[in-house]
Amino acid sequence: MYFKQEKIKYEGSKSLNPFAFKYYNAEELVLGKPMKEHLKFSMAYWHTISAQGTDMFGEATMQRHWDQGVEGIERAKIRVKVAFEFMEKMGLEYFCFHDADIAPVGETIEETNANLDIIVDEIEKEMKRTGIKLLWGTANAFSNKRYVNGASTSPNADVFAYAAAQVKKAMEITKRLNGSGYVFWGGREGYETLLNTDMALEQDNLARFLKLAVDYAKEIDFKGQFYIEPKPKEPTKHQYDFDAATAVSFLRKYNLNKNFKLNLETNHATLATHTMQHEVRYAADNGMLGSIDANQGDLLLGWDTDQFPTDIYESTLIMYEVLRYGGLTTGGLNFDARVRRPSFKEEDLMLAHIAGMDTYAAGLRIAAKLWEDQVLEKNLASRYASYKTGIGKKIVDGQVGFKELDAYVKGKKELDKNEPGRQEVLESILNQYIIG
Ligand code: XUL
Ligand code: CO
Repeated sequence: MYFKQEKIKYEGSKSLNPFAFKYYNAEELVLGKPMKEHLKFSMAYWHTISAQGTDMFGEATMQRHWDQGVEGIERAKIRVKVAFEFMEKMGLEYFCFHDADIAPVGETIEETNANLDIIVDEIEKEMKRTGIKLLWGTANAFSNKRYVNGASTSPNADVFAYAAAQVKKAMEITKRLNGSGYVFWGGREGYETLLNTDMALEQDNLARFLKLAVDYAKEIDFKGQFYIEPKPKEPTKHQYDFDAATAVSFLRKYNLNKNFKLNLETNHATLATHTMQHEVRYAADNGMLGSIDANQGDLLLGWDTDQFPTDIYESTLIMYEVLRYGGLTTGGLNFDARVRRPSFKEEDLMLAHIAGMDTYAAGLRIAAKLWEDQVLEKNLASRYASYKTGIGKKIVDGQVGFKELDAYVKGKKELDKNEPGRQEVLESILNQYIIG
């Protein structure tokens, strides 16, 4: 037992027990489906198990008794046990990892791969024991110094080759663990200055790399969903997968849109100066909503703070978009979130996940009512009603050109009246749904 707390239970919104769920009741039906199936919460191995609380200005702060006195592969093995006990106690049925999170990185790729094999054996055993599943796997192709100029977009072809070898192994592991997806987040796939960058070649190479991954998936019969995770900047000044719209058009340009969906992260949306609702809607409208990295940023800070989500307004609107899309299929809600540096006790990991899970459960409950009552949808239908009949219908059906539209306008004394947007009333209705 690495955590002294027992399994976290649902006690309802009046509970004052910090180690209890107030809104998340896994089996409760919402719109005919258990909450846990709408939400599919996942633990991010890198933040919850590996991260030590360092930042640009300060050293590690996390107290992790299980890490004391052990190193290397032995520590990695213990961490597997910690991870699964934690997920079991939290009722988290999924997890996500980078290769470098789970096993020590060796001097050579052979050594790293051998370490990965040892730890993947341990993970596989724990997955069998608990029934916990892998939401997605990925490769860390950004921390090592070889990736200083990028991975698949590095000007150095040897680095491209190394990244390919690393992703190949990470895909094999993901397949072995029956992962439902595989993520590409291009942390260093971008540039600092165009003075030294061949942007066209770099983007072509990124697409070449993704095509090789698609080919290899076929070769090894990996059926999981591939995702691109957009982010506009950090660590690179300008990242090629800037936001949902950029990623969708990139994938279309290179004919990869059938092979990929998007893994959207709330804090990345903030950095791109979008709301997460915008990002989710954009992906959904393009049939490419895949999975969600559920966290939140700080609007007063310009960097990726990866906080646990506690903003119910935001979780409501995100879950509303997910319901509107018909739900996530292969995807889930991965807490790509870390406890604050001063939240350094082991139990803070539990408290933070409770906060995040309750925030999304509350958001889901509210969003489900909004969806059931079709308040926003009815408003949309009436706001765009002019496209259902008359000239609007002809526009939509492609039956008129500029000449016909010109004639239509000229023939009219006055245009039909514009309707008000009703933003304020919609915002207060949303408040009523939130407060109840
Ligand atoms: C970084 C980030 C990554 C990806 C996976 O901002 O979000 O952890 O989720 O590489
Ligand atoms: Co992320």
